[in-house]
Amino acid sequence: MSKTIRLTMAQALTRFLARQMTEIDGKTLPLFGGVWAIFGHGNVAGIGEALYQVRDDLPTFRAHNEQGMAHAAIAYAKANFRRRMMAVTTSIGPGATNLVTAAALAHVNRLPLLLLPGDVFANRIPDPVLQQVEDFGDGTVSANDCLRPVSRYFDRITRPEQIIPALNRAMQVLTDPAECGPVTLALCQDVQAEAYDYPESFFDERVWRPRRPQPDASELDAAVAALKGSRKPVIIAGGGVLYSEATATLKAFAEKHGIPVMETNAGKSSLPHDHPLNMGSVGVTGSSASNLLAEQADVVLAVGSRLQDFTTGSWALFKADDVKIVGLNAQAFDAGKHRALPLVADAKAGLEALEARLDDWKSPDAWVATAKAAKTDWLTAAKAVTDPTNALPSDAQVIGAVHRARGSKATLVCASGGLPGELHKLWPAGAPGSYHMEYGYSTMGYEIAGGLGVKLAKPNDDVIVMLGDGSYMMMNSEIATSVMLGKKLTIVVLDNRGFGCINRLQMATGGANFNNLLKDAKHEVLPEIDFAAHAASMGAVARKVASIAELERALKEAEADTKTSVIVIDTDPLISTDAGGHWWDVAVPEVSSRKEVNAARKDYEQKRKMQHLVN
Ligand SMILES: Cc1ncc(C[n+]2csc(CCOP(=O)(O)OP(=O)(O)O)c2C)c(N)n1
Ligand SMILES: [Mg+2]
Repeated sequence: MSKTIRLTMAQALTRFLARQMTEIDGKTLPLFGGVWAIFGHGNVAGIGEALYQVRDDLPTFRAHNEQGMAHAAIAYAKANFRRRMMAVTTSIGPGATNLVTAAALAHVNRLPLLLLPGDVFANRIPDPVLQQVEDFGDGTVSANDCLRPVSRYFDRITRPEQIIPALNRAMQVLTDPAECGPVTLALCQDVQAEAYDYPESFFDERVWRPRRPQPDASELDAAVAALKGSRKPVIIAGGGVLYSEATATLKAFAEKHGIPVMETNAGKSSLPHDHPLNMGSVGVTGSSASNLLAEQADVVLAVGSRLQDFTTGSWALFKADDVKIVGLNAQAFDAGKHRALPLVADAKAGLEALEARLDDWKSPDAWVATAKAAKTDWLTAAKAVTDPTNALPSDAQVIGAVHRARGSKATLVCASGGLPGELHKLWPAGAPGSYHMEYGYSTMGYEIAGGLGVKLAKPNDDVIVMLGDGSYMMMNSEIATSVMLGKKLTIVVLDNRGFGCINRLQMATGGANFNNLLKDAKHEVLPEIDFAAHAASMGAVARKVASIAELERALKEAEADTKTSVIVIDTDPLISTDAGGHWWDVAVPEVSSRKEVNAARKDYEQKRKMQHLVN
């Protein structure tokens, strides 16, 4: 018999997590950078006690909102290219259900996140306990069941020994490039406190290294044949390029074969912005350069991309009759989308395998010349919208100021509102990972907590968070956590007094200005929200600026601040960048009493003709 150690289930869980390692640049580091915790009934006595025991090896962080904690954990994993991660523990009931949005975010973005909500008593003796959801027809339902559809693996631990197979499966999912996503282990509160004789070997240190699946021979043959037959190839670089750390491979591949590269929001920073073959953003928020080439492309090599509607222009972007998509992706679900030729493999391994077979094949010089000319045109258009004027600033002008003040060496964090589109087009990204955009779920309230996660992952980076007034109002409490933890962020709040991008979308679909900008919402008093005073109350250095010039000065001053600073600037809600871009499918009502809606519907029906399910 192997030796055993008597521990509670919670103690076994935390001890196990503390022994999981990763290897980065030849150094062995803990795989879990820590556990975010808000205690309540259902985790304070069990998991709380167990976390205290391991606090030197597995630190516990307290924040103010469970969703925010999970956002920070997700951002930490994303900033670490999925090589490190964090866990989150909550009480039962509202603490647990506060995780649902964040779990969906991690699910959509394929990012690892370990959720450890407390759960009801497995023995059911004290039922119903405080915060217990009671299902009249199913005794096994608890509040945590709403995490099932947004977890890649869900388990409820009703006996202490179950944690052994459950953690084994959890680790497979969290570290697998194809399956990667949120794992929920719902921990019944009585079971957390129950002891069991665990085998000591369960707690052996284990080093997790990323798996790099190689392509299948026949899929590789088909992809090579498609590329060799191509005269107008393009590469779409998605988030998978970054997670696979394939950026140097991609650069060499694109250069050798003369293939222009366009980046999704998740894949931006795969190539430096000034690389001659980097055409910038693609799709709905694409540069004119990328979209011009994508429209003509005969082969689209999509690397590590989910091919979301923003990337494909709702499947209206690629216009060549004979266009073929090659889906290089670790996940078969993504690789075969839209009848693509699947090339199921790790991005780096897949590019290397293609490279080994493409010999001297190169796209025609004229194609590369077209790309270079298109890029020059785009850069002129981008400069025109980011340069300052005397008018109320646009988002684009704020982006220009942030870049002039802090440069491409900064790490930019954003998620929602009008900014993701503007930044996708206009932010000149530097090193891989320096552009951190959550545009899979585009969650309002991600930005500040996410910025904190990025700063924990990369403490030496200059982390700049940009967000709108709407997103700030939705979740800002982790400003206080960033101050408490000494993790400095620079937060730029663009106050256009409402949901500017949705107001613009409403107008574009023929709608009346209604319920988006504060002035168009039911009100007795028009709110005048003092964001600077609010941020200062949480301990941040706060500045309100009145112009782009003042913003640039404030950003330079904030660079020297030792703690989190928040800079607020009023912006124009009506302006967004017209240059570049592509149609996006947003369904317009078929009948309406508004003539503007009827006109928009007519236009919509025309545009829909560009879409095609199969090329
Ligand atoms: C949690 C959540 N609720 C709603 C939305 C839909 N939505 C997307 S952007 C947006 C408005 C964001 O307002 P703000 O942060 O001020 O940015 P702006 O549009 O003004 O640039 C809304 C409501 C969302 N993305 N996330
Ligand atoms: Mg706004």
